[in-house]
Amino acid sequence: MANVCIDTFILKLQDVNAVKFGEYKLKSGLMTPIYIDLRVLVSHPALLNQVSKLIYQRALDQGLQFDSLCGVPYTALPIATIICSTHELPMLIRRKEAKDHGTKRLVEGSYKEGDTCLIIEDTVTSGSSILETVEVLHKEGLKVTDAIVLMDREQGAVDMLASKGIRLHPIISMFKLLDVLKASGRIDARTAHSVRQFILDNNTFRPKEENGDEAPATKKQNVEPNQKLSFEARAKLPNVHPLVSKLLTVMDAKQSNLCLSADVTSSEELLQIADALGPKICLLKTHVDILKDFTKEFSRKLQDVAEKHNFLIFEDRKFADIGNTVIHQYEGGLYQISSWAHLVNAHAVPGPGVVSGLASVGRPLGRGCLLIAQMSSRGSLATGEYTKAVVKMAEEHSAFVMGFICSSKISQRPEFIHMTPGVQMQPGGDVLGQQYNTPEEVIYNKGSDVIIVGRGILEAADRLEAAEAYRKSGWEAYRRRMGLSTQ
Ligand code: 5BU
Repeated sequence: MANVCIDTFILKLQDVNAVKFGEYKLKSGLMTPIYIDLRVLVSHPALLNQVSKLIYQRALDQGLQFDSLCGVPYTALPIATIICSTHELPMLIRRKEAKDHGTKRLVEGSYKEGDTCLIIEDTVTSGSSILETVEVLHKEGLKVTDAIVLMDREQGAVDMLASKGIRLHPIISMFKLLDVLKASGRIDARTAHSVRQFILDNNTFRPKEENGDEAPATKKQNVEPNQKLSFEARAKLPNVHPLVSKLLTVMDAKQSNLCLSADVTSSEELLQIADALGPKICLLKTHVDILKDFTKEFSRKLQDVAEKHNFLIFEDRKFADIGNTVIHQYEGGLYQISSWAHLVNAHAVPGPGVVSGLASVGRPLGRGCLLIAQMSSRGSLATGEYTKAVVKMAEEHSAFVMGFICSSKISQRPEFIHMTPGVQMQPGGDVLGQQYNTPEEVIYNKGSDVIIVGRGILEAADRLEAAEAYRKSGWEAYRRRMGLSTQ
């Protein structure tokens, strides 16, 4: 299938007036400086075909399994029709109103209870239209786990739907659209900035408080603490972040819950370490800004090594600014972190805008983020109520947040992964306040999942031997926690 170039496609959308700047009223009544009107697509068959290709490709890329496909009425109906016709897939049509004669069905097409239906939508703001369709399908006994949307206005739909147990896969984010239009001179920096600000200021998702009348569906499902769930089982949980699933699968396959903190200052040395120690680790953590010779070529090579040895790359960037700034820090500058790091981390200090900003860049790329809930350094202020607030923030943004940097297990939700720095074979610390616990203490006693080890390995006479010792120690502690033998 011919690939659709997203940037060109975005420009074409503007050519046919599907993207408008001005003052428009949304379905919710909210005034918006940007309006996306994909209803015009029916007059542009070539574009309609491209949308259908993009959506179908996303379903393939995500490996989605479904029995039928349903477009949210009305704009997504022709798109769903093209996909279903081209690939000979069964389609369902949700009626907006039941007929007053004949069968009075609200869902047209053949289906049986328990079938999984994939939802297709053209554009989302809050996600309420998708939810309406899902509710009708649910009443018919159909299951909905995933929805694909062409344009995500990034105003809360991903998180709202995640709280209802539905993964939303956006193809184009509002921030991407603005970037492309700005780069091509179609809009000026001021317009791009004011629209970005509007989006960041107008998130529609307000999760219910713990004491609210109705907790989100995902909360209901996951309240049960399950210490004994294996990495393998957690990888298959229905609401798990795709990257958590990937990481847990890697951990299980390589029998490694070791993250190497590759804190060296030369790119060459980092690549050598990654290649030599790659088989022992599930994750490689970088501090890209300590490299004296970073190049784009280096980041390409690092990705190749990660692929070769089947580990993920975690840039320990610790974002801690307002949403608009972290967007640039994540995707731009010298390092273009989002283009090569599977995971990044962030402080929760600025409030949820930091996560929304990062998510607007990372989600379309399939990336994930860890929130720093606790730190390993002596005198850290990230304790008590702060740590609890970070857990809550993660729960409210679980479509992008994968878990935590923490010293112990702080959330009972098995979908979240816990990673702990400050690990060496001997407890102790360094002169600048770093504090060390043993792999056994961190994984077995404190219930964390991943040990992050830097100098314990890098300063060893034989780094490979040290990496194997940490891998073994972390893995055995996990096996013991699971009540399994550790021969
Ligand atoms: P060490 O050499 O194992 O002490 O290195 C620990 C690494 O983890 C280092 O890169 C730190 O920047 C990083 N780290 C940490 O030590 N403690 C924390 O709380 C966080 C990150 Br967050």
